[in-house]
Amino acid sequence: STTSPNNSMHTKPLQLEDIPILNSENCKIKNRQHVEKIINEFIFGGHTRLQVVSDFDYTITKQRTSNGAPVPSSFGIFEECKSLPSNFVKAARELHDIYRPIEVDPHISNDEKAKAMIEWWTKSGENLMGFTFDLKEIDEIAKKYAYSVRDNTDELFRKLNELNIPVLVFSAGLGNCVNAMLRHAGLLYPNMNVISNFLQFKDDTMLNGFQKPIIHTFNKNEKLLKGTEYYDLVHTRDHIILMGDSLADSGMADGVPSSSHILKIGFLFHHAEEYIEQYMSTFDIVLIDDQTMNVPLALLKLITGNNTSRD
Ligand code: MG7
Ligand code: MG
Repeated sequence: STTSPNNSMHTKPLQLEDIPILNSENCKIKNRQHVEKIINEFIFGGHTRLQVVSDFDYTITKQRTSNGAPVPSSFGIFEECKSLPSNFVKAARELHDIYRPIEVDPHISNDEKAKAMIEWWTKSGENLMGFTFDLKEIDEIAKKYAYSVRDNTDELFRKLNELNIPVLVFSAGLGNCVNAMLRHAGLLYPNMNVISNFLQFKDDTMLNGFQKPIIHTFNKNEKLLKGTEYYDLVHTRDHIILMGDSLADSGMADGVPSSSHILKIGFLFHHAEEYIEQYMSTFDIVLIDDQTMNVPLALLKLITGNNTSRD
């Protein structure tokens, strides 16, 4: 137990009923006792034990904008770049049409999916060869779509940076576009680490696939970070807020010490009714069509004691 006599003299454990935003209609929690316990542990542990691990596409970006403006994925941003040869764009679309249905098929096993995803990312990298590319192009497109990050992401990330809480943005998408989007949205802070797929160049301007190792949907977890500086940095941060929009994102913190406490927040939008059970078994907190960062922000405010407004 993490409740010391000293602490309990001053503060009673918080109850979920006391946190309005976690009692809203679109916030679904399967195991309320568990979530309540973790939140109290996080509050007691304070921000020095906290780290955040977040997916990028449709987690930091919105799943839906209020005016219907498009939200491209990081790969989508790249594929909009004007100078790309048309046969490359055509091949990329063909691969998408083959592999995307496999990625999201609820009836295909994870092993089979992982095999197919390695094929997709490998072929996608092989297509990225034999032509020149200027990274400035990504910047222009990213600037155009910077509006598509979730409401209040700026406040959340600013606070996380002020408190030196490490944020790992873990993306199986294209890191060059993730970085550019974060930069143009004013969200790229020094406490942040982006682990993703980055373009590789040969002779400075000639594209040469992705840098290794390839990060795909089914190997995206902290095991990949063993031996890196980041792994050492966050090793003692055993209170983890994880955010994702895909079921596979729930495994992003696999590889952290087993004594860690992980609070998993899942953003659900597409086919919500069909997926709600699975999301509720996979994530601790499921938010249905919530296009904001209000829940993680409210939790951060509770943890840091700076809780002037609770929603
Ligand atoms: N995804 C994966 N790959 C590609 C690609 O080459 N082009 C496009 N447009 N999308 C791709 O954020 C990661 C997501 O990006 C998609 C290789 C996958 O659906 C993956 O979940
Ligand atoms: Mg995503």
